[in-house]
Amino acid sequence: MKQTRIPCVLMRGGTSKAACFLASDLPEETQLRDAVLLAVMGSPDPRQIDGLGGADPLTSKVAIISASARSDADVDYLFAQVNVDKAKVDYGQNCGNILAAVAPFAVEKGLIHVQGPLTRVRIFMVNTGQIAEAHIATPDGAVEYQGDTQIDGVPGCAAEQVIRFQDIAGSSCGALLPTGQARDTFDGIDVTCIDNGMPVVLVRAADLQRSGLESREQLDADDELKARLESIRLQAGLRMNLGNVSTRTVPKMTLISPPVNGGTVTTRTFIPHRCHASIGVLGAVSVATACLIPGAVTEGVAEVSAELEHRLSIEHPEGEFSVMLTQDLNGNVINSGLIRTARLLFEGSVAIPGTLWSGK
Ligand code: NQM
Repeated sequence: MKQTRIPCVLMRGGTSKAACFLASDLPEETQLRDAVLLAVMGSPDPRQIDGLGGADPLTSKVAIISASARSDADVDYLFAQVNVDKAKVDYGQNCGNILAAVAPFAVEKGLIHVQGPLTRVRIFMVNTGQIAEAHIATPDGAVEYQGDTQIDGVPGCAAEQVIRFQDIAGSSCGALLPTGQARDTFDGIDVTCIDNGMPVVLVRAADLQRSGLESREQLDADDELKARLESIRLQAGLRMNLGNVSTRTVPKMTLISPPVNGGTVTTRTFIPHRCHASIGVLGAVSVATACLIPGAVTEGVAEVSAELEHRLSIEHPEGEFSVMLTQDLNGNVINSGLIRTARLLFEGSVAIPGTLWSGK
């Protein structure tokens, strides 16, 4: 049976990689669409040998994009996390790295017209129902991918993209502090459960007898630590209004320890069962926000100034991630911003086994 070809653009967004599609090029029916996305990535298979996925959650991602019918947005962006080794596509989380691929894709596909040297794209993030505003370089009437901005976790430099968010608190959990307090205790360990764009549970590495400076490989091999984190995560998920999270990719688990390179705090993040090579974008915004909350487990660990305009440097295994946060006079975080880069890697068609359509 012939394979079906579907137009697809492979993009790097920040420190992740995704297959990007126009929504109109994918099946409308969710079950069939999920089967297509699993086939695109080659899941379930730990090596994803029969698909585009890179055998890592950070490269097993999909963005589904369309023109928006909303007056406050230009495009709609639905993010799909395709599990590497399970036949499951998760829409229950957003992705701020792949968000950086959305504006360039929208211009490449003609959904948005170039507005001058800079083009602003208002993006409705379907997974969490919130808006992001991306500003990309578009000199000479086209997307400019080259530039001199370096982000840790990506070799070389590329064109800067500024992304701003407003009102992303409680994106998936309904409240910034979903348990109603800055600190909870599970299995005798103090944690902070927070959602400023991404549900995250912060734990002091020292409380789990770790330094928080271990490598990604060391942490991925640390079965005792992972079992303890998963026990806390399952309990926290219930309290964060996420229900039973045993098969979900949220909340993320972040180990924190004091900064070592002049930043705000050191992190090691599990997403949720493998350690992130760096840190997710919205995960970093949530961690940065926790650093400003009195009573959170960041107290005595993170180093923050008393100003209302912050540039918080979240240290991670590959360097750091800067998050800009603004607080109002009551200390509430009112908006956030960050810098990313993105690059179009490949444009063409992805081939799907024809048998998939006949259900065989
Ligand atoms: O937190 C990985 C990534 C992400 C998500 C993850 C992300 C975010 O690095 O917004 O970017 O946490 O699963 O792409």
